[in-house]
Amino acid sequence: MKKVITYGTFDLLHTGHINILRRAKQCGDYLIVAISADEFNAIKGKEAYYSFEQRKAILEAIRYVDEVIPEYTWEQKKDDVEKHDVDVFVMGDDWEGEFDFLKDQCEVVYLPRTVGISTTKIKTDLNLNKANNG
Ligand code: C2G
Repeated sequence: MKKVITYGTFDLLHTGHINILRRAKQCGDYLIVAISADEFNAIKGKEAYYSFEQRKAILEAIRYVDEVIPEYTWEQKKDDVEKHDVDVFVMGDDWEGEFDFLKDQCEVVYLPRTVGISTTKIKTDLNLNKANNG
C-alpha cells in the first residue's frame, strides 16, 4: 500500500483544499493529512476560524482522506514519514523546495495551487460584503 502525507491548516474548506487532497490521494492508495493544531497555527501566525477538532472532523468526512493526525511543530515531518511509513510527501507549490530535506526518506511532490481561492480571500470577501451591506 502506497502511503501519502500532506500538511496544512485546512480552515474554511474550499476547492483549493479539495483539489490538493484529490491529487495527493491519486499519488498513492492511502492519504494521511496532518492538520495544524491550534497551538501550531499560532506559531504559523494563523488564526483558524474552525478549531482543530472541527477541522479534523471535516477532513475525516472527505472521501480522499484516510487518516488525520495533528501537526504540532515544523520539525515533526521526518518523524511522521518514518512512523507512518510514508512513500510520498505532497504539498502545494507555494511550498516549492521547502521540504526537499525529506527526499532521502520519501518522494517529495509539489502540486500547482488552485488559482483564485484561499481562506484569506474568503475572509476578506465576507468582511467586504458585510461592510457594504451593513
Ligand atoms: N492550497 C492549494 N490551493 C489553494 C490553497 C491552498 O493547493 N488555492 C494547498 C496549499 O498549497 C497546501 C494545502 O492546500 O498544500 C493546505 O493549505 P493551508 O491550509 O493554507 O496550509 P498552510 O498554511 O500552507 O500549512 O507544515 C506545512 C503547513 O502546515 C502548511
